[in-house]
Amino acid sequence: EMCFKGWRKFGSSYYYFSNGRKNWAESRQYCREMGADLLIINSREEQVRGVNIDAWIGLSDAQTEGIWKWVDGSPLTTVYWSTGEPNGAHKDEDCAVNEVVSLSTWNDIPCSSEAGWICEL
Ligand code: 2F8
Ligand code: CA
Repeated sequence: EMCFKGWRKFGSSYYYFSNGRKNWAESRQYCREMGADLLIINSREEQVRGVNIDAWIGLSDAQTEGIWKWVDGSPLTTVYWSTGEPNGAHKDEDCAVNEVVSLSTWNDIPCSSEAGWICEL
């Protein structure tokens, strides 16, 4: 089966796991230039999938503080926040990262932080 270089197919989507690190907006831009977007998690299967990098997902509350939305505008269904998150610990913790240290659960951190990222197409 044909597959774009660096992309992996699971179920009905293709996924790209970055090597480098970027901030949230640059990570999203990278995905969009490939015709994709940051990962939107709709199932348990999409949550874990061998993630071994701290990776941005397509989730933010930058538009309205406390209202977390996926990049396609859809609201959260299943959530995988780490215990105590999201906590807005620093000013502007408006973007969600899936963290390895917490065994692949989400934390809100500043969107200007650098992390790996996962695109979904
Ligand atoms: O204890 C959880 C807390 O840890 C850090 O703040 C001290 C994280 N900050 C960054 O990663 C920038 C918080 O987001 C996290 O909630
Ligand atoms: Ca946090």
